[in-house]
Amino acid sequence: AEKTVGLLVMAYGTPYKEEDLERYYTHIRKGKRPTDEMIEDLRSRYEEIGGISPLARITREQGESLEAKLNAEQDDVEFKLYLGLKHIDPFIEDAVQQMADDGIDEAVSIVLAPHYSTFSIKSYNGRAQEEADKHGIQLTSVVDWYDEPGYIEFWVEQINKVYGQMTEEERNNACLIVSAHSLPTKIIQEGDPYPDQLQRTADLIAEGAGIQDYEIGWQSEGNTPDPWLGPDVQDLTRDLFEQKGYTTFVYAPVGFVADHLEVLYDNDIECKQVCDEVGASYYRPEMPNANPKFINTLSKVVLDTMKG
Ligand code: FEC
Repeated sequence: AEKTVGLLVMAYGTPYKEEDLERYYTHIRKGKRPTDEMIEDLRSRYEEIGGISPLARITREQGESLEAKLNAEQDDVEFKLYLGLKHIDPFIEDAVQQMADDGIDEAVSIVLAPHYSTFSIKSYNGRAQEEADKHGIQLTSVVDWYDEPGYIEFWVEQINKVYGQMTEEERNNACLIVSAHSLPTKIIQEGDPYPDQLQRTADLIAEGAGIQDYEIGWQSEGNTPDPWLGPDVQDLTRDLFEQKGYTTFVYAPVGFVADHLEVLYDNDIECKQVCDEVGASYYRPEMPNANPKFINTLSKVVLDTMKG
C-alpha cells in the first residue's frame, strides 16, 4: 500500500497504577478534585477487582487486533494505530498530535462504545475533530454501531451459550437484562438517541436469541446530584424478582465492550449481591474484548464508514 491512514481508536481509559487514580478521577470530574472519601471509595472498588482494571491491556489488544485485521482485509492503504483515551494519557489530542508528527494527513476514528450520546461518542468525536482540524488532518469518524449485525450476533452467541448452561428450571424463569452506562436525564430533553439505541440493541439481541423475557436497564450511574436514567439494574433486579417472580437473571452490559470496573464490579459484584439476597441465579455472558468475531465487526464498520 502506498498511503498510510491513521486509525484512531478511542476509549475511556483507566488508571495504569494506583497512583494514577486521583488524576484520572479528577479528569472524569472535569478538573474538580473528588473528596478523599470519594477517592477512597473508588480505590476500594478497584481493589475488589484485583487492584487495577484490565481495561488498559484490553483496549490495547482491541486496537492492535483491529489494525491487523484492517491491514489483512485490504491493501489499498496501510492503517497505523493510534490509541486516544478520554480520561488519561495518551489523550485523544495526544494521539492526533502524534499522527501529525508522523506526517499522517488522512485518518479514520472509531470509539470503543456502541451507542451515540452527546456525553459519549459525540464528545470523543468532537475532541478528535477539533485536534485534527488544527493539523489539517482529514478525519472521518464512525458515528455509532449499536445495531451492526456482527455486534448483535456476538451477544446472541454469548447469551445462547449462557442459556445453554442453565438447568431447565432456571431457563424457564430467566430474565435477560440488557444495560448500558446511565447518563444524566437532561440528555433526553436535548433529544439524545442514546436510550432508543439501547432499546434497539436489546430488541435485536432478544429477537436473535429467541428470548421473550428481557428488559433494558441502566448501570454505574455517577456520584452527582443530577437525576440519572433509570431503572438502575440493581433496583430493576429486585422489582422483577418481586413483581414477576424471575429466579434467574442474565446481565448483558452491551454498552461496554471490555472487562473493566463497571462490569467486574457493578455487575459481577453488585448485581450478583442482589441476586444472592433474593436467592436468584446470576449469569453474565463474556464481554467482546478482543474476540475475533467482534474485531471483524469493528473492521467492517471502519471500512464501511470510509467508503461513505
Ligand atoms: O477503570 C475501569 O475499568 C473503568 C473504566 C470506565 C468505563 C466507563 C464508561 C463510561 N462512563 C460513562 C459516563 C460516566 C459519567 C460519569 C462517570 C464516572 C466514572 C467514574 C469512573 C468511571 N466512570 Fe464512566 N466509565 C469508567 C470509569 N462515567 C471511575 C468516577 C467514579 C464513579 O462515578 O463511579 C460521572 C462523571 C461525573 O462525576 O460527573 C457521566 C459512559 C461510559 C460508556 C461509554 C464509554 O466507554 O465511553 C457513558 C469503561
